Amino acid sequence: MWKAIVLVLLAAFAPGSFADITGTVTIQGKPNSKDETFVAQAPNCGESPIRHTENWKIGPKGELADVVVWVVDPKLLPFDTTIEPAPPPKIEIKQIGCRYDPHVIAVQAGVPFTIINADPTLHNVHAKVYNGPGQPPGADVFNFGQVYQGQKDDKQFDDPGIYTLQCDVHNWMQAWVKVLKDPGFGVTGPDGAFKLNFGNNTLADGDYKIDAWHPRFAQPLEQTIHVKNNTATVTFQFDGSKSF
Ligand SMILES: [Cu+2]
Repeated sequence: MWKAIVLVLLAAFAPGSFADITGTVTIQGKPNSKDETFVAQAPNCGESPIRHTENWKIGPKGELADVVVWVVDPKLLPFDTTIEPAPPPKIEIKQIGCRYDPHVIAVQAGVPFTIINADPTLHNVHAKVYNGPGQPPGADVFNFGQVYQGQKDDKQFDDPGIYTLQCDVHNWMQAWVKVLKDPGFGVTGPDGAFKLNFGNNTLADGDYKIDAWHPRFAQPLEQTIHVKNNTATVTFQFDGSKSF
């Protein structure tokens, strides 16, 4: 009898019972821009002075990396306080070889993430509001130096939106930060796949809008998904001719 109750409890609290929204993102057709290769000499900045812009990471079947995917206004169910919560996902961005890795991250508003200097050189991390393609950048959010290799700083953005990180010492270094109001977001890897992270939250059954944003498209894609038992899968396809 007790054994049965314990098994039922274990089943209810198994990791699979947290929200699990997954999918893939592809691009159809050729994008309207290309990546550029350029030479930029700088001491302690990686092995090669040959560098590349990082606009596009497209796989052989159009798999698109660096796409942020999120659920709009997720209805999160109250968390059971008798369960010890898993530690929140640790989001990190590294300056390594005088580029940012990853090139695109997503974080929740008001939740700290970590910026690391992995290079034996000075970088400064200059965060600005992004106002959209062709628009002048908005206000500075923070601007600080990372002087030594291994320096780590926790930062946060208090307001949802899109931000850029730039290094003023190495002017080609740029990264994107998408800041979301709610948990339930992810970024595609080189295989175009994503898994949205809801932390320990579960999601009420129902229909939700889900958005996908890539830095080289002015507008996110949006569609509706039906979530049942905390799960849904979804695919997005960007139209390359709408990129810039
Ligand atoms: Cu730098």
